[in-house]
Amino acid sequence: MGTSLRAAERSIIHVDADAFFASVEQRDNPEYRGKPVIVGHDPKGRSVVSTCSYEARAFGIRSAMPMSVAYRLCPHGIFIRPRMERYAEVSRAMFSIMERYSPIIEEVSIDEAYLDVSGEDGREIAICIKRDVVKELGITVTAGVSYCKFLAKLASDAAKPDGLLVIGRNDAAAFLEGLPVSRIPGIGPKTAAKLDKWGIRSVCDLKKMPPEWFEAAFGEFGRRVRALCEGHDDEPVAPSREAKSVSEETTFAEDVSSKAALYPHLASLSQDVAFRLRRSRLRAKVLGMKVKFADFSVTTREVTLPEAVSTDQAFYTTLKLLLERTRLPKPVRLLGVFARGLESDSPRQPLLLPPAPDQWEVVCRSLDQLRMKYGKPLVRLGASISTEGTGGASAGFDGIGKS
Ligand code: TTP
Ligand code: MG
Repeated sequence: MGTSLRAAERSIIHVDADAFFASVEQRDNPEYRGKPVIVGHDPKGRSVVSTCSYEARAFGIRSAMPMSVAYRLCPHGIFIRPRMERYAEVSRAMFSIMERYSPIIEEVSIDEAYLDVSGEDGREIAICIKRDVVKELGITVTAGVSYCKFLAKLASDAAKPDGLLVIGRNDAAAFLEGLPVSRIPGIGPKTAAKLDKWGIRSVCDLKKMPPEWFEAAFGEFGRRVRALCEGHDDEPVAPSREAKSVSEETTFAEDVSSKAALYPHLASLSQDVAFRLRRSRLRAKVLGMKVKFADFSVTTREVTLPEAVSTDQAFYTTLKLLLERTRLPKPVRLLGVFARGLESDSPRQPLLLPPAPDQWEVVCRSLDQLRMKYGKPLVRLGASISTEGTGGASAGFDGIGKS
């Protein structure tokens, strides 16, 4: 499979935990590791298998199979009742790892999500997510990366378990042609059986059919089925939740070895995040910083403030302290700034008199108007100036600086 996706293309990752419930059981009970674990109610009764470990799959056991059949196939297996609260807890932790890497996350199920990471290298981010999940949660996930959702999902299905597969635009046709028609969303078992009678078994067979045939065979879905066979899918990743954080980051053209050289970037990122918050009429109580080193390891530092803030000055002063206290043992590849603990900017309680605004709030408000008008921050914190080639006035911390 190809190694890179064209820069202008979307980059989408589909993440799906491997044998999720069973893996959590194996993580929590080391004696179950390497053994067939079957999760479901009542081993000898009428309930069905929720899921089973890959060791149990070797015996032919699958999700939704009656537990009694599973028991017959593997009587020495470890049969466990589901512990939904525990799985929900691991699921939440897994989603917060993904949130480190993209604000655009669509949760599909308890263990599955799409991330839109357009503009970045999807493979690199998938590697980071896989690494963090194993290290922090003790289970594995499989990731599929492609330029659309449909292929990202097929890629992760093909790479299971504990895999990573990238399907670039140049690989898509070859990958799709070999698949059975049933792998195209919308082609269920009945339709697949009908197509089979007509000798249409693979996507390659399907692609040979003329455009009109698709509408006749699939009705209103004909056009979509044909587009999918050709590897076209424009469906966006639809974020499942309101933003819980706002972040901005910069990947340096060359790794940065001196801490001093990071301050201007920190100032610039602080301004960008604070600006976005003010635009959304929000303030943040938790400010943080992410540092990715040359070897892709990541350190995050954050601080909870007594009051929610939204001025450039409050952001930079806080984050500068965090950076001062952070050890940088290796050259830095990426610097990021994030804000969490978001609160609405409106006054918390009715006041007889409006509060006297902090002088920096007044400054920021007028600077935002300029920024909205001219597209770029015209006035920057003094510390950020060396990140900009030209232009712009500066704002120092003790007042508006020189132009
Ligand atoms: P899946 O992701 O479909 O399955 P999985 O994670 O167990 O295995 P893999 O992805 O490696 O193929 O489902 C996630 C969890 O949802 C699964 O661990 C248990 C639960 N589930 C059910 O309870 N019943 C079902 O029929 C299915 C398919 C899943
Ligand atoms: Mg799964």
